[in-house]
Parts: sequence; structure tokens; C-alpha cells
Amino acid sequence: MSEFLKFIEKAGKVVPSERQLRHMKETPFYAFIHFSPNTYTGLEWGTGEEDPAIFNPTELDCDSWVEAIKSAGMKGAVITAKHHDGFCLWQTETTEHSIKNSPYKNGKGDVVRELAEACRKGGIEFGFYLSPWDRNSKYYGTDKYNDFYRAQLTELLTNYGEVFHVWFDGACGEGPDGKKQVYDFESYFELVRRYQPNATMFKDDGPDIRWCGNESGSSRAAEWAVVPYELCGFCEKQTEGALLEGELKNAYNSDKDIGSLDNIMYSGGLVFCPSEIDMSIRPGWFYHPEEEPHSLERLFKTYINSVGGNTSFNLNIPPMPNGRFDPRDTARLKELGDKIRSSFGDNLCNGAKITRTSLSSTQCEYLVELDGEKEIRFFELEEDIAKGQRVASFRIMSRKNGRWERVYSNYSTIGFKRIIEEHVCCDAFKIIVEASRGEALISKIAAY
Ligand code: FUL
Repeated sequence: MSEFLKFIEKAGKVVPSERQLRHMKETPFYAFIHFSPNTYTGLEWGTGEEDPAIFNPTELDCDSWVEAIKSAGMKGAVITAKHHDGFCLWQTETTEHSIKNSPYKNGKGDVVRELAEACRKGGIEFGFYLSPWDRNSKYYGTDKYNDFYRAQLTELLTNYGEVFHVWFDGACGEGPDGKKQVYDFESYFELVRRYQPNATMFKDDGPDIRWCGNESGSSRAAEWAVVPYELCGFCEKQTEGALLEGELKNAYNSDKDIGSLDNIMYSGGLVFCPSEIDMSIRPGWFYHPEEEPHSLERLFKTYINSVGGNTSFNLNIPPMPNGRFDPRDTARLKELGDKIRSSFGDNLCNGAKITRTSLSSTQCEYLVELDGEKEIRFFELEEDIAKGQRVASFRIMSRKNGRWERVYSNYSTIGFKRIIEEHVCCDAFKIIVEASRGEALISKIAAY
């Protein structure tokens, strides 16, 4: 076997960690909650000079958030414990710029605690966002800021029970004369691993989950979780480079092609790092009364292309100044959940006979003979990703009245999950894997 083929086979054996596997399999769809003084000022990026007295969610009810989140089928909630304005939603000892100086519950309130408890009670996961960029802290721009940030992180990691996801924002809008902060991310990550070993960490470039590269819900046609280390420098390399020498220069998460062969063969080594789509239900991350939630069609499509496109989906719902979700958002979440439940309720492959035939060491075909003629709208495929992501190209054929027809063909990936929306009537279909990095292992074939 040539060295290059060996490299491709190695690429097919780059594997997820337990926590990445759990994230993608058990909690691929969760809520973001952007809540801060911005909710009261209408800004998206606060200045850090807001008076804590403006933060007063008099009707806060985190149980109702959890109920709305669950109605959409989401399995967790990630709250902005501190956004760029530096205001802390919890009882912190690190700064006065916090809820303890707001009138909410006479300064005794703690939104992080209320949400963590509501999540536990409602049976969903709890996570938080802690902005590294802080426009309020007097330490920002000095070494002391790293101590300050670590102290905040430690409070959140140790006082609020189990955390499933910690979100590190890469944004920093300091202008040319702004304060430059050198963030000690390695030491932040070390704290998360120490206190919450099961939590996944999101950051633009890993270590566990990377950014998809946009905030509009767009996805890639081919989404690989196995990507060049040049893109995800915080992940552990699992291979050496291919035969070709050198490294990728300026790889960025918004690139159209991340992880395909053309791309990885120039990389100095590969890592496993799936991406997350983060998007708000409305145009803004924070609440603005004049905005409307996105259409059900757009949200459902984003769901299909994320959770059904080898990517997790973090959908933001911004609370109103009174602390409640806008009824328009609550209604949209319920509609989305209903649409997901009704679309994927009844697996038409139940009772089907599935036969796998190898066509070569890297190609195979799955014949699915259904229990009679069925009207299919969605195909759902999963790879046995614990062993690696391998399928690079596949097609689907369907049979009706003894005739085979092409349903779908594309240069394309499967990964944790791939949902394909195609309307066909057939009594059998075939999944034909045409290219794979080693033996293709499809662990689930469903049709709805
Ligand atoms: C960005 C931030 O600047 C936005 O305000 C928002 O929090 C988004 C999720 O991440 O980088």
C-alpha cells in the first residue's frame, strides 16, 4: 500500500473523545441564552459602564425557559454568565459589577443558580458562556486578568453542579488603541477539565467543539469532524502529516472546505473536532422588541443541516427585560419541536431487511428492502463514529415497480448523523458508499 493510502486509512481512524461522542450523540441540540444589561439598553455589545441597577428581571422564571427549551426538543441550556460588558449574572466575589448591585431580589439574586436548578429539575443539561473579553474589569489588559478570569471560571465550575458545555467566545472588539489581553487559554481549559471532566468546551479552534464559521445557520455540504490541526491548535494530533511536506497556512473555520482530502493532504496532522452551529432565533443575540423570530422553515432547515449534518446546534433565545421569553419565541420553539417530532416519529425501516455487500475494501452497498411500498421524506444515516469518520461519498437509489432510480448523489459525508430530505415512493432503497477512508461502518439507516 502506498504511503499516501496509508495516510488516508489513518485519517479514517482519528477518533472522538468520550465527551465529544456524548455531546454529539446525546446533546446535539441545545439553547443559548443571551441575557445581560444589553437586554435593557438595546445594545449587542455593552460598554462595561452600564449601571447594574438597570438589570431587574422582575418576572424571571427559569422553569418556563426550560419548558420552552424542551418543547423544541433541545437537551440543554448555555447562559451568558458574563458577556463582553463584564456584568456577572451570579453572586461572584470577583467584582462589584454584578447582580449583587442590582435591585433584582435586593441584590441577592443569582440567575445562573436559578437556571442550573431549573435545568436539573426539568431534566436537561446546564452550561455557561463566560466572555474572555471584558470591557469592565480594571485588570483587563494585564496579567492579573488571567487570575481574575480563572477565579470567575472556578466559581462557575464549582458552585452550580454538573456542567455539560463551556463556551469560550473568540470575540474581542478592542480597537487599534484598545487594551491587548493575552489570554491564558491553556490554564482556563485545565480548570474545566479539573472540575468538570465530562464537560465539552467550545472555542473557535477547539479543544472539543469548534465554531462552524458563521452565525447565520449555514452549513457545509461536506462536514468533517476530522480536520487539520492547523485549524484546531488546541486539539491533540492523532496522525502525522501526509506524504506531502509542509503545513496549511491561514486555515480558518469559515473556509468552505474543511477536512476533505484536498485539504487534509497538505496538513501536518489531523485532529478530531466536530463543529457547532450557533445562531439566534432572532436577528440579534440579545432581545430587541422590534425583532421577529425567524420562520419555522428556516429553523427547521437549520436543524436538518446541523444535527443532521454532523454538527451540533446551539439556538439562542434571548429573554425580555422582565426575564420571560417572548411569547412569539416560545410559540416558534413549540412549532419547531412539533415539526421535528412529527417528521422523525415513525421509522419506515422498521420491519425492513438490510443486507450489506462489500464492493471493495473501501466501497460497499446497503440494500434496504422495506416492508411494502412507503412514502419517504427523510433518510437518516449514522456512521459508527467512535471508530472514526470515513464515508466521503455516497449515493441513494430507490426501487419502485422493479425499477431502480437515482435519488441522491453528491460528494458527501455522513459522520455522527446525516439527514437527507428527499421525497420518494419506493419498496426498497440502496445506500451505495463510493468512497471511504478505510472500511465504511454505517451504524444506522432510517427513513421517515
Ligand atoms: C460573538 C459575540 O460577540 C456575540 O455578542 C455573541 O455572544 C456570539 C454568540 O458570539 O462572538
